[in-house]
Amino acid sequence: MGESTVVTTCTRDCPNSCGLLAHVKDGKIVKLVGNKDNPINQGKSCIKCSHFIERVYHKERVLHPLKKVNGQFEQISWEEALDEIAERMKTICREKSPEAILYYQGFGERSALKLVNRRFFNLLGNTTITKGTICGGAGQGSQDLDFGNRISHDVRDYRNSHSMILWGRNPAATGINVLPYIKDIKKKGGVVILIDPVNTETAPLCSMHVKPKPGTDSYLAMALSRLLHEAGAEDSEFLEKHCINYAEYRKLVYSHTIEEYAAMCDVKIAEIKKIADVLLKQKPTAFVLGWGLHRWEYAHTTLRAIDALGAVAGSIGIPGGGVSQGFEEYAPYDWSVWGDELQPGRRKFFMQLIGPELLAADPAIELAFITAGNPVSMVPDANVTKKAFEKIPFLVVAGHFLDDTGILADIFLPVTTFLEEKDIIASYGHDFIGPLNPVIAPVGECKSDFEIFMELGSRFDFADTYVKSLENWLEIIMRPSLEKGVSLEEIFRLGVNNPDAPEVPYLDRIFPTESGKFQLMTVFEHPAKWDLQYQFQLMSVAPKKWICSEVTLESQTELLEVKINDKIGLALGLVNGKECLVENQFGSIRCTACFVPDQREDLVVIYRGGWGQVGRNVNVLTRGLVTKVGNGTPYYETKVNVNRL
Ligand SMILES: Nc1nc2c(c(=O)[nH]1)N[C@H]1C(S)=C(S)[C@@H](COP(=O)(O)OP(=O)(O)OC[C@H]3O[C@@H](n4cnc5c(=O)[nH]c(N)nc54)[C@H](O)[C@@H]3O)O[C@H]1N2
Ligand SMILES: Nc1nc2c(c(=O)[nH]1)N[C@H]1C(S)=C(S)[C@@H](COP(=O)(O)OP(=O)(O)OC[C@H]3O[C@@H](n4cnc5c(=O)[nH]c(N)nc54)[C@H](O)[C@@H]3O)O[C@H]1N2
Ligand SMILES: [Mo]
Repeated sequence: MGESTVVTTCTRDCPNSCGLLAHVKDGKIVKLVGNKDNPINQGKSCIKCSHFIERVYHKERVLHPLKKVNGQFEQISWEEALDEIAERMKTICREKSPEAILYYQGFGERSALKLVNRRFFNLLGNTTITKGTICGGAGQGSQDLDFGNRISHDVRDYRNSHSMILWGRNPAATGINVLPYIKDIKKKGGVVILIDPVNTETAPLCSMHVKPKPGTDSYLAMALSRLLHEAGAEDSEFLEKHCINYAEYRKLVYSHTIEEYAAMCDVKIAEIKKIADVLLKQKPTAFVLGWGLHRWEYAHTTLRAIDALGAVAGSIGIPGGGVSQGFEEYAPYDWSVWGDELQPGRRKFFMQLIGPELLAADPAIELAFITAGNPVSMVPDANVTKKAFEKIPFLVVAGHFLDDTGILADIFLPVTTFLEEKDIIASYGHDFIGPLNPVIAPVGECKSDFEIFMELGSRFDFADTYVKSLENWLEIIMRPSLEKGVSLEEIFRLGVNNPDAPEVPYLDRIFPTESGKFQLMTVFEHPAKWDLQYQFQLMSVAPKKWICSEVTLESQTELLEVKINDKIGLALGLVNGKECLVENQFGSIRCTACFVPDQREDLVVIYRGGWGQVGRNVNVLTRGLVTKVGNGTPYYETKVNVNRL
């Protein structure tokens, strides 16, 4: 069969969406590396990328459809699997209501063809789907209030920055595309400041690391705004000409002294002054916000205070500036393909409360279909989520591995990885649209979600409008870009910039808000104080070594680590490297204590994504809640105690 190299794109749930080159020898992938021709990652890739080959060929990967019979999985054919699913769906629609069918789409792969998944359920009837998000809703919701639409600066624009504030973001683990710009800014004599309560891998790369009390960044942002105002250095032209609410906002800024703000966010005044000095002298400043900031009930207060600070510092609509949070990864597609307008009044469950929603559902869910998600591991309050999914009479899971959700399936459908697929993918971290060219033939009997839904759809009376070739659907989904002169050939060759995306948003100072102006916040909404009886804020952040819950059983033989300040650990009688118990009102997990000198004393860190079936699911401890703005998920509104065993 010989050797070849295929241009493709990483589709894993990550803001990088790196352009890749896959090297194939005799039908097997032998090397996966960054593509030098890709303008975003320019040949670089992360450690998860090269290790992805192991996942493709892993012995734990499911390669055939499975059906649970008397509690055990048995191999069945695709015919049998899809026939049974179709029959059960038809029976439920006929005898009960399509409402008793739930479609849950996770974030494992968000490519163009995925739009037809939900279309299938919309054609089926008023099935139940999800609302809200377990990822970034709070950021989007908050920035929509201020800017009218969350649009970020493409990473490539950071070549114009003279300073950068990484606020609640950990690119050394989660975003390699930002790293070259951190280096460049420092090389030019600029300053890169990290604001994160946790000691992360990114901290050593930055000029300065400020560690506020978790969830209190709005006070820090206000203190900085006040210092800029006191220095007479606020961007008064932008504030007065292009913003609304400036008088109220200014009053809010002056409602506390610097000393009070410093105490509320627990940052030294000297440090706050140092940041203000950078904002004064190292313009333009790029404010680069991560997803950690979203995970608080009142996250919008923080996000809006930072947006406002961006306005005060003169960063909005300026090359090298901006307050950038993320991108709409579905932006280049034709959203009507989802078909939501077919079912306007349908029932929707909060994704982040899927457990309680299912338990309270009336009519109850009879059949749930999950693609590209592992809600039992990734949604808060996992004990409740698990109980709820166990109670569903018929659960279909389409995925790669028998993770915490997969093992609960009545029918498990094995899907291809992106290396076995033809598709197109946009990104939530930049503006480049990348191709998926099939690198290898599907492993085992795996099929893509697209094939599964086309084959399932062919069993229903809407088949004639729904079942189309892959190329046909891509042309329909990509129409908005194709109409702007982009061709599918170009996309499949290397990829293209989203023709609609500006590199520098709001250059024209026109904002799609009601007022047409940037909308400054006018009230401080105070975060709730949960669980005063527990000692530590639980920061269940993204690990560098793995992504979300894409792990194997083989890699999970040890207990999770809980990172704790060394002096506090000693005072609690813990021993570094030895077992301890992390617990609260929702659940408990055994962990290995990992002492970290100079970690904040009021928090502990446990990485997210482990599986509960081996006692590694941090979400057995997290609170199920929805953010006040943007329907996001405040995982970090969770406190725990750590005890000796
Ligand atoms: N290796 C790897 N890469 C990933 C992922 C992964 O699991 N592993 N996950 C992917 C996904 S789904 C996403 S959404 C992105 C997330 O990418 P990031 O946003 O970079 O990562 P997070 O760990 O979610 O959060 C970043 C930081 O926010 C901090 N933070 C939390 N609360 C606060 C706060 O109140 N104030 C401040 N200042 N900081 C706070 C946390 O301590 C954390 O270090 O990464 C993607 N990339
Ligand atoms: N405690 C805590 N929990 C968190 C977070 C946190 O900060 N703290 N962060 C949250 C965030 S940011 C996110 S985005 C969510 C992620 O939550 P999920 O999206 O539920 O988690 P993943 O692990 O990405 O699950 C994706 C699954 O889909 C499979 N998969 C990949 N590609 C495909 C495909 O094309 N088709 C199908 N059918 N399956 C596929 C993968 O193998 C994997 O099993 O987790 C959240 N959970
Ligand atoms: Mo995410």
